Amino acid sequence: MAIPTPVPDDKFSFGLWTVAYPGRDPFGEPTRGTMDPVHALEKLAELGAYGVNFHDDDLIPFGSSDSERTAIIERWKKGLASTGLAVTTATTNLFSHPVFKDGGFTSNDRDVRRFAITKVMRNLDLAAELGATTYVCWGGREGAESGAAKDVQAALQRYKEAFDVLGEYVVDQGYDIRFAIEPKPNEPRGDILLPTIGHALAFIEMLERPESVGVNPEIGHEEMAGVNAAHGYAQAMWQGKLFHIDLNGQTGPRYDQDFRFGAGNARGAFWVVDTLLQGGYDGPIHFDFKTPRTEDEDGVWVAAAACMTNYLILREKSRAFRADPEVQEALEAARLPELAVPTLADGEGWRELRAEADPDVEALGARGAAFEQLDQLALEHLYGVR
Ligand SMILES: [Mn+2]
Repeated sequence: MAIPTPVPDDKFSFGLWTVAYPGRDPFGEPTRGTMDPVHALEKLAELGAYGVNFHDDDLIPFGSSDSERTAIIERWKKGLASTGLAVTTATTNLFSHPVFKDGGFTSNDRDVRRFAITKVMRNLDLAAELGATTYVCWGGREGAESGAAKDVQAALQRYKEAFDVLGEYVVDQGYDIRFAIEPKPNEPRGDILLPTIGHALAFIEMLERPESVGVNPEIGHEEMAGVNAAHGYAQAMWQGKLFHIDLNGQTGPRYDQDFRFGAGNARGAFWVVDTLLQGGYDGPIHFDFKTPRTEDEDGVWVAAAACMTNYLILREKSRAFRADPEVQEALEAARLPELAVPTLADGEGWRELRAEADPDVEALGARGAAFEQLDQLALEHLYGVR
């Protein structure tokens, strides 16, 4: 297989903060300089990307005056027009400034909560102006390091209040924007509220407008929680809630590694791509990674291009896996078509089921599932020998 080349039709998108990440970590100063957002647009377009997204503060430094803000936005719009890149989503930075040290929407300090909601409304205006249709909410500071300091039920009620008022704002302004919650179990807070896809999906059902709120799961965040990212993506699709995706690499529960997509858990990455293709996900293929601070700017573009290359490789492998006649047979043997058949027949209810004689349970228990053969075929495709 030749190394594939990304094109805009592949719908790859990048956060401005990903390629502009200067290499600052809790133990060290930045190893790279500040990146001009318009330069980022030009390089991403050159590499074959389709779109970008940004936190308000990625583009407009916190505390900019109105005239500075206007000038930055005008220059950004020109950059978008000349590169042809789309703004797919936008989001708010409710974590960097000291004011958000105890969170934005769920800070114990009511003044902070009111400011946080206002900051989101301001950037929603810009998101709508730039044509973004999804608004991501990562509540990285919504959490705690200690027990008594956070009344979790009250905090969740405030979290709900924020989404309810922001939902009302979007409706009243006539914006075509849906929200996507990005779960994460910890980092930067010791524990973060809405730590997994499942927590977020359950939370959404408590909102006033659940139909306009979905999830934006990040592979790495789910792996940090020790759960199967592909399964989470599948459940989100099953519930009609996979509004956006953050693809990257991670090797199991440890600090948030944010490797380029395809690095880290490669087998997990394969199943995420296969799950997205099988489930018919048709949104942007978005990457949220951080180039390690060992790299200079050339390394940043190597990593950004690699995210797309690795996705295309895995997409090709997933398609080849699904098209392989041996795999079709193995899927039959593993009873995948049977799993798609409802457990009760049409018109049947619990009475009919209850009246049925028990099957030969010993024979059923002795029946092999034939999963190993199927999984080995997947690995042989992934390892490149098929
Ligand atoms: Mn991450």
